[in-house]
Amino acid sequence: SGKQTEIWKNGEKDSLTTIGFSQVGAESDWRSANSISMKRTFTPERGYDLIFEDAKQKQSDQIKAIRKFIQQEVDYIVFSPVVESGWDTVLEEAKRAEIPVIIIDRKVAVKDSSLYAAWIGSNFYLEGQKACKVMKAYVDEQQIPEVNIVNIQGTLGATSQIGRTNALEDAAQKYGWNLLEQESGEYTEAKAYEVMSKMLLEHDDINFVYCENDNEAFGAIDAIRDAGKTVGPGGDIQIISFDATREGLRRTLHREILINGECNPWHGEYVEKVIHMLETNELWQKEMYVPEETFYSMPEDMQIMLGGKEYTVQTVTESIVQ
Ligand code: GYE
Repeated sequence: SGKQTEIWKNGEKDSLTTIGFSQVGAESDWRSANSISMKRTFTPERGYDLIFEDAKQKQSDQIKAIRKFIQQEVDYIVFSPVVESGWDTVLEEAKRAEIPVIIIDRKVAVKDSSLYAAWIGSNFYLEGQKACKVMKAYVDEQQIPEVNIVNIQGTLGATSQIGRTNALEDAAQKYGWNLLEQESGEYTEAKAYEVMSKMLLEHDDINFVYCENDNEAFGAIDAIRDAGKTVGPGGDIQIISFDATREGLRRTLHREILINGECNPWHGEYVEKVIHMLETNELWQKEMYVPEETFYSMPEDMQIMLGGKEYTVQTVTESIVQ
């Protein structure tokens, strides 16, 4: 299936599978790990030619990159869509060119699901639900009389933002938490610092911050400290975060972050499996979730129930951080 790029190696004819990959950008540590995963998997030694394009968080750049890949007649197009909407036209062009499209991380909202072959990523709503469930247990245990929470959201319209935000909104309603304010921190440390600083000026009773990734949490922590407040158990404000990057986990271990929902960025090997399955006509599942856990900075593991299923939330330890 598909055309192959032919190269000569050591006088021997070798053919590589060409993959055009449009990455969202380099907004976070999670994203850097995701790029590394793709680059490590799709190497010439392993039979691939990876064309990597960084869209700098711009949908228009992603559309341009996909059109370029079509022109170059790549074998597969892989991309992580910055937002869900606006992909129908360019994906129809890829379909007409008969190039299979594999979506990773965030999803696309298209009218015709045959416009892509497969999707690999996380269950962002479940990540948020687990974090909120642990937070509820903490609130009960500490007998916190009133939860005044602010939400620093991810890139608006991205699947990860939508899932994590919805989980918080549902939990706030269910548990009677006051959701004081929501604003996007665009998944970056700098923007989150700005948003958190502003929120602290507007509300003096914030006791929880729900950041939608670790880099936002780092920015929020700096803003809280610069405003003369403290984070962590016994402190003024508790931080909820996502990604569980190494630095995120380190800060969870040191109790700067209370709860950290892991988001698995290692998509490369799964994309490769999907490609094999497409080549052998064995793709039995169009959407695939990568495995992930939730960590928190309390001394004991916790069992939580969600939708009739039991999940273990692990307390973060030195060995997890390494
Ligand atoms: O959590 C964040 C990144 O969509 C899962 O995007 C991804 C998110 C991730 O910038 O750090």
